[in-house]
Amino acid sequence: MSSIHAEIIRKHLKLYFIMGSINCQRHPVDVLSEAIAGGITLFQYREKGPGALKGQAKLELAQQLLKLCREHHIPFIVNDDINLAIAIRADGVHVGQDDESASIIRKQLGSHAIIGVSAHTISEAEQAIQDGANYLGIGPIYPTQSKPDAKAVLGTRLIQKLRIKGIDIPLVGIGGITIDNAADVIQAGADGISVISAIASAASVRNATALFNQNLNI
Ligand code: TZP
Ligand code: MG
Repeated sequence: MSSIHAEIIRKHLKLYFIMGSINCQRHPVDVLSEAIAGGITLFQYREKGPGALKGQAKLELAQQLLKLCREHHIPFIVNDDINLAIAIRADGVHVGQDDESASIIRKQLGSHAIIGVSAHTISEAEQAIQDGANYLGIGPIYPTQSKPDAKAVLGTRLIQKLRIKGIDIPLVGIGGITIDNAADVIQAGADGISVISAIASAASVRNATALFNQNLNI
């Protein structure tokens, strides 16, 4: 990975909104549209969990959301589903520890794809870097309602430890991040935060996103 690419990814990680249809109380296109107006910098389509769309409906929603992201120059990442990412020419994928390794996915998606990997320990982080991940998602930082199978809460310690070790890969914190605790995650050494519910379930998605942005300018 060239370092220019890494610096661009780092900037895009600042306010990383993750969402699928089950996270939305209104049409996902309206929710994403407001989040873009509020200033998100990266989007992940995570169509997962009980009641999530499948097949054609999943593909069609992905295409609608991708179109919106393209119009606003927001890179579009697909959670887990490599075939969907290839079919719609997404900008990248995000995978967990139970999915294919970044090196195998790189062969399928090519050198320009953004590949993110979730890591919960230093050794998972080191392995993902060795496999060619472009960024890491570290979490859950705080308790979360959005991932029933989330691992133990980490706080900000793992982010701090990775940075103290000199690991400088772009990384985001995830899990239970709110407008009030977002700055602590950045102060620990993250390049950005990823958020589902504090944006998708906000009374005003646009205002919540804008407030996140204000609190991240530290
Ligand atoms: N991975 C670790 S925690 C989490 C994921 C996908 C859920 C984050 O959602 P929220 O609502 O921002 O806590
Ligand atoms: Mg996964």
